[in-house]
Amino acid sequence: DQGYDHAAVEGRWQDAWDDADVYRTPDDVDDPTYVLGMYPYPSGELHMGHVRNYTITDAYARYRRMRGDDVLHPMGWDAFGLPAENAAKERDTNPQDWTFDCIDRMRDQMGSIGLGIDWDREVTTCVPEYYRWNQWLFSRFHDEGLVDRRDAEVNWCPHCETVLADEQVEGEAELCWRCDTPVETRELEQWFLQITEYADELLEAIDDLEGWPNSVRQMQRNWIGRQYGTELEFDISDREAPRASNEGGERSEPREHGSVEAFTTRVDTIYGATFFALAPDHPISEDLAETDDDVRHFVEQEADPEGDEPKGVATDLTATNPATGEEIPVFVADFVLSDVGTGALMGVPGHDDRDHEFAEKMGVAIEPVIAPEPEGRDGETVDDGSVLDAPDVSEAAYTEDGVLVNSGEYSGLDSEAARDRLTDDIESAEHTTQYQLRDWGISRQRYWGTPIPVVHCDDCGAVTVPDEDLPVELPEFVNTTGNPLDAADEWKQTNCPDCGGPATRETDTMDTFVDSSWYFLRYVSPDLDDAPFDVERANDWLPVDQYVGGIEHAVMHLLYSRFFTKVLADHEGLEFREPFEDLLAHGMVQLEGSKMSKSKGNVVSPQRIVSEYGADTARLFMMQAAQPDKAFDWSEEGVRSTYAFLTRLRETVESFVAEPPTGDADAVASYVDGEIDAAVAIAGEEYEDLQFNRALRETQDLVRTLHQYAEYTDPDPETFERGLSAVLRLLAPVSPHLAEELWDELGRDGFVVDADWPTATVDRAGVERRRRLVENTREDVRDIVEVAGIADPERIDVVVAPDWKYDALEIAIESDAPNLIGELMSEDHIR
Ligand code: ANZ
Ligand code: ZN
Repeated sequence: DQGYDHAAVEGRWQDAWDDADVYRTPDDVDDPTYVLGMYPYPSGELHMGHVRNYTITDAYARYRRMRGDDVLHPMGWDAFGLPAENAAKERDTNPQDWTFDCIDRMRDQMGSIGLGIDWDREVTTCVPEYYRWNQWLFSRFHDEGLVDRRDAEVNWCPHCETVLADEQVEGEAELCWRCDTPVETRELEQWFLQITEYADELLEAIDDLEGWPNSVRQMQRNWIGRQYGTELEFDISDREAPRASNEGGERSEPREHGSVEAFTTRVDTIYGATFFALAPDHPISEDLAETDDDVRHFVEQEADPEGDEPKGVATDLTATNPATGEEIPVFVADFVLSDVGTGALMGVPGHDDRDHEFAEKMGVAIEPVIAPEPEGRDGETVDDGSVLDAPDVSEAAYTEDGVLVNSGEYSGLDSEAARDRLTDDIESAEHTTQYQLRDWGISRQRYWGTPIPVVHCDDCGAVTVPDEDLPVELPEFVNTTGNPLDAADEWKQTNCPDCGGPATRETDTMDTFVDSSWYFLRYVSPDLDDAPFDVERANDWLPVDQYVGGIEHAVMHLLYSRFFTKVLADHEGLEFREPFEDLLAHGMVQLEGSKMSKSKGNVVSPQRIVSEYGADTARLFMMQAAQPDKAFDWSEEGVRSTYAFLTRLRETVESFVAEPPTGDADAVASYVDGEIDAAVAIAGEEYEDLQFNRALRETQDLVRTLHQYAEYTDPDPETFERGLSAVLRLLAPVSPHLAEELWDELGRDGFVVDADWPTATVDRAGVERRRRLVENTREDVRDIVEVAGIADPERIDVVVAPDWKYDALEIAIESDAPNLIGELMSEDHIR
C-alpha cells in the first residue's frame, strides 16, 4: 500500500481549524459539558501515555460537541516541581526558562496530534498570575482554621535535599522516587492543611461517586481508613519503688505517672492484655529516657519503626489492666507509632500477631480470651461460655472475632457485643473513631513552587501575608546545593505585616498537589485577576463531567481536589461538593507486555508514529486496540493495518466522488441502509459509554459492508453516500483530519467537527438484532480461542485486532473446528 499524504492532510486541517477558531469555548452556555484530562507535567516530551489520555478526552469532547453540547476542553501545565529545578541546576539555567521551553514543545506536539483545545484558556501553574491564588487560598484556609504549623517527622531525601511524601518513598528499601537515594527521617516545622477535618465527608461521599471506577473508590476508602474503636486509660505506677519505708518514719508513695490513654479496636480482648507499650517518642518514654539508660539507648539507637520485627525495651513501670485489676509490664516499643491513636497500646499476644511476636521475644504471658464461634450458633451469648475450649495460641495468635472465654462476667459474649459492654462498663473507656488519613503536610524545602505566604516576626510569630501584598513572588533562582530561597537574603528580609518590625519570609514552598487541587476551576475564567475563579461560571460548568487520567493519581490528587472542592463549597460559594462526576482511569500503553519506559528502552515515540503514519492513524490504532481503561500492547503491525484502513477509506470516497455509482434503490440497498442505521445506533451508544473500541469496530464493519456492497453490485448512490457520510462522522472524533478532508471531498458544507451526529432511523429491534449478532460472534471467537487451545498470546492479539472476524475464521479453520467454521461462515458479513 502506498498510503496517503497524511502530513499534508493534517497540516491543512490544523491550519483551517486555527483560522476558524473552531475550538473556542462558547460564552453562552446552555448545555455545558466539561471534559478534562489531567494536566501534564511539562517534561518536554509527549509520550504515548499522554497521547492515549488526551486522545480519549479529545474524542469524547468532539463526540459531545457533535451531539450539540457546549463543550469545555482545556489544557494546562502542572509546571512547578523538582525536575525543573534539577534540570536547571544541571544545565546552569533557571527553572523558568527550562519549563517554558518544555511547554512550548509539548504544546506543539499536542497540536500535531490534532487535539481540539481551547488554548485561550491555557493554565500554567508556575506564573504569579496563577500561584498568587494558591497563596490566597492558603490564607482562606488559614482564616477557616484549616492551616496548622507543627513539628513533624518527614521523609527526607539527602540527595534532593527535600521532604518527600510517603508515596514518593519507594519499595522496601525506601528509596527516593527521583534519585533512588535511601530516605531518612527528620523532624521539621511544617505547614499542614487539615484535611482530616473533612475525613468523614470524604469517606462517606465516595458511596455516591457512581461514575468512578470501583478500584479508585476503594483505594480512597482505604487511604482514609476509618476505624471504630475504644480509647481507655491505664493507671501507670513505678514497679521498683518501695511501697513503704520504715526509715525515718517517712512513707514514700509509688512514683506517680498518672494514667495513660490507649487506643484499641479490640477491647473485647482486654482480659488477655498482658502488657502495655508506649511509642518511643511518647512523653513518658521521653521522661524515662532521662533517667533510664536502657530506655535512652533504645530510643536513640535501636528503635526502628519501619523495621520488620517489633523491638522494645522493658521499663520499671507497670500498668493496671482496668478490667482485671492486674499489674502488667510496660515497654517502650518501636511498633507503637506516635501518630496512630494515642501513641500507646495494650498488648494482647493471644490475639494479635505483632503482639504475639513481641511477647515471645520479651517473655510476656500469652493468654487466650477469644474462642472461635461454635458452628450454628447465633445470638449474643452461649448458654455457658465455659464449655467453649480456649484456642491454642502458644504458636500463633487467633486474630478473628469470636466468643469471649477467660473473661469473667463477659465470658460467653460474642466479640461485638463485648466491645459495647466493656466500653460502657469501664469507667474511662469511650468509643472513638480513628483515621489512617493524616493532615496534609504541604511544606517543601525547594525553590520551584509557590512560596508559602507567611512572614516570621520575633514579636508576632508566624503572620500570613495580607491579600493586598500577594503574590509573594519567587526571587531570582540561584544555583546552590540547599534551598535557593534560604540563600536569597534580600528577598528573605521583610517587615512584619502586623507590627512593621523586621521579619523574615517563610522559605518553604507548597507541595505542587496544591496547584492541582483547584486548577480545574481556573479554566472557567483563566484571566480573572481579582479571584481564583468566577464562582458563577464555575457553578455553570462544574463538576467536570468527564475526567480522564492515570491510575497513579487515584489517591492523592483526587482526594486533595475533593477536599478543596468541599472547603470552597463551604466558604467560597461553590454549589457542588465533588469536582469530578465521572472518572476514567486510562490503561497503560505497553510494549511486549511491559510498561513503556525509558529505563527499559522500549519507548515508542509518538513523534515518529505521527510522522510515518499520521496522527489519525496513531489515534485510531490506540482507540480501537482496547477498552480505554485496559492496558494494551503497541504493535507496529496493528498501526500499519490501521493506516491501510484509512488509506482505503480515502480511496473509496475519492472514487465515489470521481465516478458515482448508478445502481438502484433495490432490496440490497435497503439491506445496506439497515446496516448503516444499526452501526450508527450502536456506535452512538458505545461513544456515550466511552467504549471507543466498540464504536470503532462498528464503524469499521460498516466500511467493510460498503466495500462489499460496491463489489457485489452497482450501488445505489444515495445509500452509498449516506453510508460514507455516516462513517466520516463516526470516525471524526478519533481521526478528525482525514474525516475533515473526506467530508470536504464529499462536498459537505462546514467542518465535520461542527457537523451533527448522525441519526439512525432503524427500529430498536433492528439494533438489538445486530447487537446480538456481534455479541454472538464475540462469544464464538472466545470459544475458538479455547477450542483451539491457543496459548500463544500473539494469536490472541490477532483475534482482537480490527479484522478479527476473518482472523477468527482463519483460526477456526486452522484448528479444525467445523461447527464454529460453519457458524462464522453463516454470518452474513463473512463471505
Ligand atoms: C488491642 C488489640 C488486640 C488490638 C487484638 C488488635 C488486636 P489495626 O491493626 O489496623 O486494627 N494500636 C493502637 N495504637 C497503636 C499505635 N500507636 N501504634 C501501633 N499500633 C497501635 O489498628 C488498631 C490496633 O492497632 C489497636 O487495637 C492496637 O492493638 C494497635 F487482638 O489493641 B489493638
Ligand atoms: Zn511582628
